[in-house]
Formats: sequence, C-alpha cells, structure tokens
Amino acid sequence: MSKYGIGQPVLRFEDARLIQGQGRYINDVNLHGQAYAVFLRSPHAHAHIRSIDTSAAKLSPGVVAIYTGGDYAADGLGMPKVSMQRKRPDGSPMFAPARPALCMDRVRYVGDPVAMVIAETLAEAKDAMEMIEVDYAPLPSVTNTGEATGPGAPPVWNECPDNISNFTERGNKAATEAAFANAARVFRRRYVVTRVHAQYMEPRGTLGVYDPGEDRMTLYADVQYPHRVRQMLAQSIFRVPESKLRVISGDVGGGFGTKGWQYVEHRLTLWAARKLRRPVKWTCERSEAVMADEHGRDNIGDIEIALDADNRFVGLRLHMLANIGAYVGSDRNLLSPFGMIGTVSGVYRIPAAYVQVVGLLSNTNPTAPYRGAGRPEAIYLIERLIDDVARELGIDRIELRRRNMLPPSSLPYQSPLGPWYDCGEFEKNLDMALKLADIDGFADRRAISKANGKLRGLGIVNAIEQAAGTAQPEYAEVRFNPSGSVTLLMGTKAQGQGHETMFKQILNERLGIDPADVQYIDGDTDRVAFGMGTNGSRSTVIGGSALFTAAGKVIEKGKKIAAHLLEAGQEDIEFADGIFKVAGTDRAVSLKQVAIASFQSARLPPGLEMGLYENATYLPTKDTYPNGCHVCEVEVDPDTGQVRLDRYSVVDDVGTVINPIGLKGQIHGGVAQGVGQILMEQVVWDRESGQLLTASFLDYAMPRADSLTAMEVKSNPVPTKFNPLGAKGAGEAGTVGAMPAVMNAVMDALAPLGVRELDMPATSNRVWSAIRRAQAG
Ligand code: MCN
Repeated sequence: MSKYGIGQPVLRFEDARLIQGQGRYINDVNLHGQAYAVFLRSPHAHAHIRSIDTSAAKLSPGVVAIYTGGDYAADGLGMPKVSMQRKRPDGSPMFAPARPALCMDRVRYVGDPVAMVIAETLAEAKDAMEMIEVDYAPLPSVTNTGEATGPGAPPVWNECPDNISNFTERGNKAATEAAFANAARVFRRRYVVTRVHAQYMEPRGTLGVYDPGEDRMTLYADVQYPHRVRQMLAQSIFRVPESKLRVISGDVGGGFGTKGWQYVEHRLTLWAARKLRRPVKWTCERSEAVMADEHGRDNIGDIEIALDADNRFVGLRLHMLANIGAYVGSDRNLLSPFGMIGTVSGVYRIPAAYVQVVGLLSNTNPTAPYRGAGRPEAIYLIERLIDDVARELGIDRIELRRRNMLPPSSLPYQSPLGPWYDCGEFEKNLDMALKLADIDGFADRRAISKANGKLRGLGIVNAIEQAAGTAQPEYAEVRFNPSGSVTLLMGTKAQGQGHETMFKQILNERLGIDPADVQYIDGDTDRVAFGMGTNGSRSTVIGGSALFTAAGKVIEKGKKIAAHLLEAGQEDIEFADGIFKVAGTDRAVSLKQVAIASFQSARLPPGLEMGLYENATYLPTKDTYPNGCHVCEVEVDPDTGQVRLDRYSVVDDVGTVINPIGLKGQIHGGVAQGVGQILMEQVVWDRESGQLLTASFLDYAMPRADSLTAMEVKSNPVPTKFNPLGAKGAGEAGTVGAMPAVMNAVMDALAPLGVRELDMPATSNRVWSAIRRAQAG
C-alpha cells in the first residue's frame, strides 16, 4: 500500500505553504490602482429612510464615488432568483422578499447596507462615510423568534402582516395522529436552538475588477461556490454571458456554510469597478462581520414523542419556528431548517412521523446553512428528548436508545420523513463509544467530583445526518503534461478542509501518481471548467467520485497506449499501482511513460487522439448517511454555574476514511463549533430596540483552547455501496453530534438538583440561575 493512498494519515500538503504565511487569502490580493469601499450600514433594526444626504461626504478628501440604492437601481441590474417554491400555511404563495443591494426606503435589520463609499484609501472612505446624513424614522421591530408572529408582532414587510414567509411539512400527518392517539405515553418538550455567527478566522472580502479591453469582470472573493456565484452574477445580476465573468476564490480562512453564496458586496464592488474603470476592494472588518454576514440556526422546536407500553417509539411530531431573517435573497435563506429536518427521527425506528416548519421573517440578518445546516438541530431535538423521556420514566437512557435503535439487519431503512438509510452499525458505534469514554469509570469520577463539591454529567448521543446530497453533480479533471507531471483541477472549493491532500490521495490510490508531481487547482472559473463547490460535506464523496471516474478514463486510454508500447493486446493489459503490465509477464510500462508517449504521435496506436487529459462529472444516485456516537462528560460548579468539558469521545462512521488525520481534524473542528454554541456563543439583539448586542468579541463569546478538552476519536467505517469510494461526508459530523452531547451532559449533571429545563447557551449565569430556580421549587 502506498504511503499516500486512501486511508493513509498523510500530513496536509497545503500546510507548509499556509504556516509560512504564503497563503493567498482575499485580503492578500491587491491590484494596481485599486480603490477602497466601505459600507454605511443601518444603525436601526427597522426604520423608514426619509432621506440620504451624501453631498458633504462627496467633498471629503480622497472620495472617488458614493453610491446609494437609487444609483444602483438606475443601472437596471437584476436580482438573484429564488427557485424553491413553497407555500404559506393558508396555501397562498410563499412570501420571499428579495434583498436590495442597497436599501432605498426602508432598513430591516442592524447592518442592512445603505450606501457604498469608495475612496483612494480605506481611512478616507471611512472618514467620508461618517459625513453621510441619513434621516431615519425608526419603526417597531422584532428580532426574537418566539415573538415574530402573532398578535402585536410588527410586520417586517407591510405586504406580509403575520411575518410568515413559508411553511413546509413532511411525513404522514394522519398516521402520526393515529399513533399518538393509540400511544401508551406521550412526551412534549420545547427546545430552543440559538442563533450564531460562523466567526471564521478570515472575515469576508471582495475585490471587483473590470477589464475594458475585454469588457470582462473578475471577482476575487472568498466564496465556497465560485462557479455558482459566477452563474448567478452573470445571469441574474449583470445579464451577461458567463464568459464575461471570472470568479477567483483563493485560500479561504473558513467558510462553514455562510460564505456559500452571493452577498450584495460582491455585485456592488463589481458594479462599481465597471463604472469607475478601476478595481474596488472591500474587506469586512471583524466588528462589521456579525452585522454584515448571514447567520446560522435560530429556531424553536416543539417536539412530541409517543411510546407504547414497552417504551418503543411509535410516533414523532415536530412543529418548528425557524427565524429566517428579513429577506429571502436566495434559496440559501430557505435551506437550513427545511432541507435536513428529515433526520429528526435519528437512528431510531419510529413508524410514524410528521414535521411542520414555519419560516418567519424578522428584523435580523438572513439565516443560511451553517455547519450542519439543520442536521445538528434535528439530532439536538431527538436526542435531548430521549434523555428527558428516560429521566421522566426513570429508566436508563442507554437502554431506551438500544430498544429503539435500527439494527444493521433493518437497513436499508426508509425513514418516515424521507431519508433512506443505506448502511450503518448504530449500536456498534454506541458500544465502541461507551468503551472509548470509559463509561464504567463514570460512577467513580462522579463520586470524586461530588467529593470536591462539583456535579458531573454524562451525555450520550447517537447522530446521523444526510450529507453529500444527490441534487448537484461535481467535476474533476486530470491533465497530464507532456513530461508526465499532472495538473488536477477540481470543481469543489477548499476553505480549510485539506482538499489538496485528500484529492491527491485519491489520485495516488487510483493511478499511483506521486503527489509531488501534481499541481492542484480549485476556485478559479477560468481554469476549472465546472463545479458546484463545497457545502453539505459533499467534496470527498462527490468530488472524489468524479476524480475516481476521471482517473478511470485515464486508465482506459492508458491501456490502449500501453498495449501498443508493449506490443500486446489491449485485453491483456492490467493496471495497478501506476504500472501497466502484460498479464502474466514482467513486461510493463509506467503511467508516466504512457503519459509522455501520449504526446508523441509516433508512439501511439494508429487513430488514437494525442494527449492524456480526462475529466468527469459525477452525480450520485443516493445521499450518504454519516453517523456516529458522541459521549461527553462535563463537570459543573454549582456555586458559579461554570461548565467544564472534561472528556469527549467520538466514534464516527463516514464510510471509507480517505485521510484519518484530516478526518480527525474535521471532527475536532466540528465538535468545537458544537461546544461553542452550547456553552457560550450567541447572537443577541436587544428585545425592545432591536440593537445588536454581540457585534464584537467583547460580547460574542468564542470557545478557546481551555473551553475544550482532549478528544478521543475512532472510526467504525461502514462503506456505502452508492459511490465508488464507499465514502460518506464528514465535514459537519462533529457538530451534529456535539450540540446534543454537550447539552445532555450538562442536563445530566444538573438533574440531581432538580433542573429540568435549560436552553443553550449553558453559560455560567444561565446554569447558576437554573440551579437557583430549581432550588426555589
Ligand atoms: N474526509 C475523509 N474521509 C471521508 C470524508 C472526509 O478523510 N470519508 C476528510 C478529508 O480530509 C476531507 C475532509 O474530511 O478533506 C472534509 O470532507 P467532506 O466531508 O467531503 O467535507 P467538504 O470537504 O465538502 O467540506 C464541507 C464541510 C462543511 S459543509 C462545512 S460547513 C465545513 C466543513 O466542511 N466548513 C469548514 N469543515 C470545515 N473545515 C474548515 N477548516 N473550514 C471550514 O469552513
């Protein structure tokens, strides 16, 4: 087995470059003559704009231009399209208000952009921005999900008085009602999933460029889907052929879903660059990011489960309110709560289930997929509920889970909410994780904690999610150069996942090519023919399968050349480990020699086209279902309410593991984001004024190294048969399991004190208050 093949713990090739400061992030890109843009953003959650006066600002030193919504509208550019069709609960069409590039008559959340100032320097742009006079007439606002609809909720849009944008339902309502009617016991709970911001290491940025010679625009931006961004900008905004636009996404310092799509700053800097005939650059500042970006999650789930007399689950019902923000700028703003709610029945056999999701408008930033995009929320709901049910029934929560879990013999399994689980060993994951977590030692550890005046809690969670979906294909191209080295072009876009290493491993496994001979390219629409980009943990499965398929075509063509070179019949040629061989002989030629020969007409069989470059576009036929078990142990100080993460163990099944180190990194990072959300992170607005209270790291708490603990991660791979690699997605799996695992551990620690209700984030203050409330009865 090659040291670079599939399954090898190869250190990331990209890191040597990145840790030496040689990465090329968006803010590293600077062009001669560029001007600097800043955005004036609304200080109000909701206000009517009476007037905008830019006259004094325009005279400020260094100002190149100041644009408002009127200027943009006058140029007649288009709007992004929303293709998802939904309805409102009364059957009327979905209310999906488009977001303007710059607001004209109303602002609808703190941070809504109102004007763009462009100047010779960043400082001059900021100075001028302060001189713009906007006369706002503030309006009542609503930011809180639970208050966004119903009596007294101020409408975000006059055209939609109840703030209900859309409604989705899934499952069999009648069967579920019957299951509840006949059940021995029914349990109901409300769980709140808070709103968070991705807080990438690198805030967003864009550099718009116009080439008058070619009448062509180039957008440098840290986006996850360069080709889709190009298509949207070309077709919907600028109405030019895609060939008139290039999108380049270089190194990206974290995306996590919310750098997925087209932000207004992209089209505005491009538009301004074309108007001004010079590059226009915008870099989001850290203090601007929470105001400027899409956010993640934010929903309230009322979930109910029905059990029979043997404590088997017979029905599941969920009514969810999802806060989608002030606009539906693209399909992305509809994706999170809806797309993945199918896995809310978890790894359990629940014959009847029914889910309703109501998408609510509010005076907040639009929400969009953020690591897990609905799947952490789904597992959070079911796994918290199971713990609460077990506690209320006074039975063992592991036993309750085992009793209801889907055994391998029941797979493939058609869930009542849509997903079709093809394979997995859920109970084995659980057994392995309990062992890894030393569950047998928990009682002793709890006793020690107690002796020290602390509470210890254990959270055990079975996770499953739907990843690498079938909706979009992916592209790969393997290009040999005349000297036998290779250029590998991928339609996915790395944001830190280690794609270069992972794809070179697949190429090495399939073709035996030394990674040192391979140049890796992604993120440039002029160089890579096509791509859907990176989201939904799809790159390894779909991009990797495209690469596997393209490499297969290399082998097929290579066999023809090798047969000719070895003077053998093509059917006698075998290929393995980078060598073509005449079966049963020692006559062989390497792929590299074959590639070199492919550029030399005299060495080719008659009629065979010269060169060796193959590509493939791969569309999977089935989604993948990564799954696993997370076990978390926390210690809580009852005097301060402080939660300390003490132990964390994960057993994951992501099918074939391409790179165990890369996978561990993904699990660690995903768990860290789950821990962050449960223990401290939250975007908060003042309820009355709608003011954003957590715009900076002074107020928005982020996990640090000491918020985490060493993690034990093991794999229990059950390869899927539905892609040639047998891989399942992994990039979000850590977060899916971590949110419920940490919260369940906290609740387990607090249970002896009688605490039964607590929502995230489990900050010291909230935990302390919950303890005091419970003690007060
Ligand atoms: N991997 C593996 N074997 C598998 C699957 C994955 O070894 N069967 C490893 C590989 O090292 C691969 C990595 O895990 O490079 C991630 O693979 P995959 O699950 O295909 O996920 P994507 O590459 O498509 O990344 C998307 C996913 C998502 S949706 C979010 S959100 C997220 C995440 O990845 N954002 C990230 N991880 C992130 N990691 C970083 N550093 N930065 C982000 O923005």
